[in-house]
Amino acid sequence: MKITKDQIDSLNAGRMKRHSVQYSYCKEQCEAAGIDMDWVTNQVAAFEVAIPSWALGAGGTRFGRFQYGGEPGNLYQKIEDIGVLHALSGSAGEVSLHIPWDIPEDTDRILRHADQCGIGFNAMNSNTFQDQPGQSLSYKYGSLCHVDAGVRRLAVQHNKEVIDYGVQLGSKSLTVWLADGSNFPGQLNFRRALQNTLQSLREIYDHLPADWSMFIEYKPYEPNFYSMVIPDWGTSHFLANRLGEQAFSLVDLGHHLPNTNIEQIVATLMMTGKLGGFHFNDSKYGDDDLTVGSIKPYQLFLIFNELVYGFNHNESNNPVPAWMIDASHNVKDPLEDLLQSLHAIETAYAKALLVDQVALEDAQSKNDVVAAERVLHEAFQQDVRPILAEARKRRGAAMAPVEAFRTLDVRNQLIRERGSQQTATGL
Ligand SMILES: [Mn+2]
Repeated sequence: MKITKDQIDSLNAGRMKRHSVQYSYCKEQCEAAGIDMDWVTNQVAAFEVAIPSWALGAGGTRFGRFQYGGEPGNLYQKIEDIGVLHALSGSAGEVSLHIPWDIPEDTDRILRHADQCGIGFNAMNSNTFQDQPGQSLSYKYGSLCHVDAGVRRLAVQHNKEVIDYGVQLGSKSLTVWLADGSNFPGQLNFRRALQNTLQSLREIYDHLPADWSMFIEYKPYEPNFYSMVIPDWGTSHFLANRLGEQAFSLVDLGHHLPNTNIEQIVATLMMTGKLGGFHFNDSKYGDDDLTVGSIKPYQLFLIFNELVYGFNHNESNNPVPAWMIDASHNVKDPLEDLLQSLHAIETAYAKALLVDQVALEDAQSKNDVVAAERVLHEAFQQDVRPILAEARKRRGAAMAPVEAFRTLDVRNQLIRERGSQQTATGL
């Protein structure tokens, strides 16, 4: 299905009167504090986040999966769904593909289809965490780290193929997340596992085109519960440094132990120019993959505050990270969930843009702890919903995406088109 400009315009028209009042009030408040609201609104309007091809169907847990109905049954339909998200939000213009769950069999046809839906191709994701049908050797005991050179070769070859697919699609980056690790003490020689991983990554890195980047994602535990070969940002950073300029760390918000200070990690990685990728989600206990901002919105704001600071003080030329939502669960319509996540990301970004950096720096230089904290609270407590609505209007999207999704009855239309039994590939 496709959402037309007329549909969007007519939905927005009904909101304009109230919106004008709210936006003017917000603008007045911000401008009294010396903030250029047009600039903030345009910054928010320019922000885009990629949608992973595996997040469009109902998410599951290791205990089971409940169908949603109208799920996309192939890559074309997944791209269509992202087209719907993009038409509604104006901020989801790219897909991040997972290989082999979504192999683009006919690249030209996929490219034409994506173009018609207004969708481009963000980072490619490889998968060496499960064996594929007919695979000659197993990843049961690891992939890039494996004690057997044959398994490592297989995993390296897979990553090279993912790069080749991406080149055909116009992607510019590869994300490597490894499930490699051990479940019991003594199972793995830590040093050898890391050395093997570095060597395997180097072979993949050497296959990257000159204008490509490699993102190395870390995770402290799961699926392995005693050790992971790349458990933390330090190990990821070490690998990225050893590999070279085209390698970066990737921060996935759910890939930290509870209460980790992620904003500090972000600040450090940006300082060294090595923050290349970013996966948004939220969690209460572990890698819960909940809707972005649903549990810890203040933390998300503090992370964005560091990102904004990092871009304003970018001596190490940190590139704009490849932003992606990496969330998936089983009790919400996946498309509504993604719209909520986009809203939460834009909210945190807009609030971070409102931080009075001069006042913050002044308070920090005087060790005025209360004043510094108040600067942050001032921005965090500002209602930025009118800014988000205005940003969406400016980019031709629906001012209230979830309401639009419901008014247009998108899910039932998808069920009518695709049936209620179709299951998407992915998590
Ligand atoms: Mn991730």
